[in-house]
Amino acid sequence: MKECIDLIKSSKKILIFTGAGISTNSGIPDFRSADGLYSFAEEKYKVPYPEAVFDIDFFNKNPLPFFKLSSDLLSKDVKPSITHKFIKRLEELGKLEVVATQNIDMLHEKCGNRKVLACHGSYGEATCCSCNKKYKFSDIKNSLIDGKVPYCSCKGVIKPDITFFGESLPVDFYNFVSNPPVIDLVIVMGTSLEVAPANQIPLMYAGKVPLIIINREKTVYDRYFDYSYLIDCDNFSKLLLDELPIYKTT
Ligand code: CNA
Repeated sequence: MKECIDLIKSSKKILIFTGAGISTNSGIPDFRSADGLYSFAEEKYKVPYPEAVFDIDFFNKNPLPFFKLSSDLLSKDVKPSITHKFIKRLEELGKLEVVATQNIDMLHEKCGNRKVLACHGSYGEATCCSCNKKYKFSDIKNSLIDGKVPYCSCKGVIKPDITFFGESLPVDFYNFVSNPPVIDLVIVMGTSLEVAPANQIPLMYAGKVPLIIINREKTVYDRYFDYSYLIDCDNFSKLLLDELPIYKTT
């Protein structure tokens, strides 16, 4: 672990790639853990199969389950985890090039990070499914918090600009992979790396710069990593927060 801590201390352009595992300690279940969304979505959100909550064809027929889930994700009781705070510290220290996240819970933004690439979109903007009118988060915030379907003045359903199964990723994602920034260290945290093409982001740096993965379980890509720690990412982050200097505004 010391070698890894030294690497983080000496790096200046770190890419962090995060998944649902960094938000489990904030109370948001991931997908694939034993107690993850896949284990209870059918019952809690009344969907015929778990992936339906994020399936665009299902959403077009019945958008309510997605908005019920959104209400849970965006609840004010959900606070950033120690890992979100560690990543924020890296940005404050000028060490973070970008945090590329697969998460849609907006906890990086809530924690204060600005250099966020939302690989699967975000609730920040939304679009009417009928007339394509654009909305901001604040326009539909109340419906999202209450778990209700927001409607446009044309009576179409307003869908947050989140990538569902069956949709393409945001243009920012493709811009990133076609013109990747210079990075000196990649740290992957709390993801099974099973979802493509988002998983290309860390993997395209394999063999070029050191790669670290922090995840509770092994992933099928661990062989591409120089350092792999099967631990809770908050334990890792706590260690690092104790080691890194505290950002000073003066
Ligand atoms: P996943 O496939 O469920 O994998 C999560 C991984 O994190 C698993 O391998 C777990 O073992 C691991 N894990 C869970 N808790 C911790 C912890 N505290 N410390 C370390 N490791 C932990 O989820 P992925 O993110 O890999 O899959 C990408 C999907 C999940 C994206 O499309 C997301 O939109 C989607 N998702 C997002 C959220 C969110 O925004 N918080 C929640 C659930 C699903």
